[in-house]
Amino acid sequence: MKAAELFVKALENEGVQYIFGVPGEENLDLLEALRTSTIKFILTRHEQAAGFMAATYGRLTGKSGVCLSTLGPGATNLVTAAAFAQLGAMPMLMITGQKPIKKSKQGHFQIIDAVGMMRPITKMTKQIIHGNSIPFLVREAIRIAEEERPGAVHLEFPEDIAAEECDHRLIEMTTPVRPIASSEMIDLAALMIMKAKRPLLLIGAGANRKSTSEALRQFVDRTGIYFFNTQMGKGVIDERHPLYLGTAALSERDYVHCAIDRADLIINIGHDTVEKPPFFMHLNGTKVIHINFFSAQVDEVYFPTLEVLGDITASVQSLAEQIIQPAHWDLTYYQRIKHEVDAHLSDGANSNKFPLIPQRLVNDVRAIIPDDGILSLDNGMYKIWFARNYKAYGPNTLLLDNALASMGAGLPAAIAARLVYPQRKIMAICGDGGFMMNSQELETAVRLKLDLVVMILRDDGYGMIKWKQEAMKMANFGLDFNNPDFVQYAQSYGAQGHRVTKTEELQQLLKHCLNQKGVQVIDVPIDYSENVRVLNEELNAKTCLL
Ligand SMILES: Cc1ncc(C[n+]2csc(CCOP(=O)(O)OP(=O)(O)O)c2C)c(N)n1
Ligand SMILES: [Mg+2]
Repeated sequence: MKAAELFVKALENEGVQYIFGVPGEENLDLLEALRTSTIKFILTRHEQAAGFMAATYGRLTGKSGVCLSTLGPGATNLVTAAAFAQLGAMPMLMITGQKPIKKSKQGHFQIIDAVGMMRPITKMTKQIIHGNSIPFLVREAIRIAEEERPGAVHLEFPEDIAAEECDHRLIEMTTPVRPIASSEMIDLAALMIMKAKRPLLLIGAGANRKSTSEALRQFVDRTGIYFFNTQMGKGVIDERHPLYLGTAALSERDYVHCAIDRADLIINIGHDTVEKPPFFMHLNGTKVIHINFFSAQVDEVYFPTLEVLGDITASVQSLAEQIIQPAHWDLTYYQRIKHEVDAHLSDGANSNKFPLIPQRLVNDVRAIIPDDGILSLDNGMYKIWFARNYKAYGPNTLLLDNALASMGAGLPAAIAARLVYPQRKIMAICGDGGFMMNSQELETAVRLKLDLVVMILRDDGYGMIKWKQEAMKMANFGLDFNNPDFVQYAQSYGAQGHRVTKTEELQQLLKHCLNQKGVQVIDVPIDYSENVRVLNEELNAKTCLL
């Protein structure tokens, strides 16, 4: 058997469903083996997009997504996606080609040290130098990618090794069981929570894994503890829950921070410091219990008082059994804050201003997207508005990247979500800047005959940076651009193009697009003049309830 075939068999053995990528001539043996494989090859128009798709597949399934590129320029194009998976804790295997390593007549043409290049942004990076090692290397790469904390791994597969004859042997798969926290640590944490006066629960990215959601909801229902979440922890518990206080889209001074500042103990489930801090810790301030798969990465704004390490679901279940709300807990302040947060977040939700203001946009999208529908956000100003104002009803129903926070991932991530969940409604929401960074993937979506809605928020500029520039009292400079006509642009790909010309049209149009076949692109003019008023002036002027 050729080594390339063995590689594909090893991936099949791992249950790999898709490989996303752009092949080069060095990958042709692998491509030929894929032709007759059960694995579906998804050809993309840029390696970065293939990587974003693979990483998102990993994020949604917990199983490693796989992407493929050639050597040199293909491998460098994967770098941003590697960082996206690595920081965002999404399991992903990258396979890159390489010139023959035993005998080559091409000098250094296209050759860079791809293995070395990937080192700082992966959990493992290796060149395959022998066909018979393939089953072991593939198993090891995928084990490392999927093990907590998940991330990116890389295998370089040179052309001559891929063509080598080797034995057909595969490793038997095992299902590892994650270690659980010791009962001593659970007891200590339970005692600390019971002794506190105003405990508060924080749900972070690490809690956004398969089984944790149900355990956390039971914990909250049983103990009556109020909760808030980070951006990547959105939806782990349905945000319509009466004990939901909000999302910490900013690090301080938002309404939810009034509650955070009052807490004497924060039970931090699954927060990962790669996310923008949901709050700042201070010396002699609020205590924090860190409950996670892995220990806390300490820095000047995060240095937990107690750490409960092990499978999060198991820890939450054990804690729920031990905690019964004691009489001395004082949660009335949170109750009052909840009313205040809800009132402020509904401010502007019915504004008829045109172009649309973000509050109205979020309101209308929430009104139309079904409970299990998935939004995939690119990176831009609207991400903060969606994080603050959009209520996510289920885990991973608001896909956003608050780790690398890279522009260009919104559309590829939505394509991956479409493949994982063929029955659910999926919409990408992108800025006009971020959309254009991977807009070529419209062709991929059309070719795959996907039903997908892509909303482009058009402000003719890099709005998020304009907001910061304005808040810093600087003049408007260097951030405005022109756009193609997005309706015609969509049509030229064989997609349907739509444009919102009145605020009142949006809901109807959204409903129409979500029920259509094929790719629907909606051009939505957006007015960001509320950014500074709400997110700077209003929040800076506010005083917390007494
Ligand atoms: C790849 C990449 N380049 C640059 C940035 C810095 N950045 C963050 S948001 C932003 C502007 C996004 O503009 P757009 O996509 O139009 O969204 P808007 O904020 O205008 O809604 C920029 C340049 C980034 N996060 N990622
Ligand atoms: Mg923009």
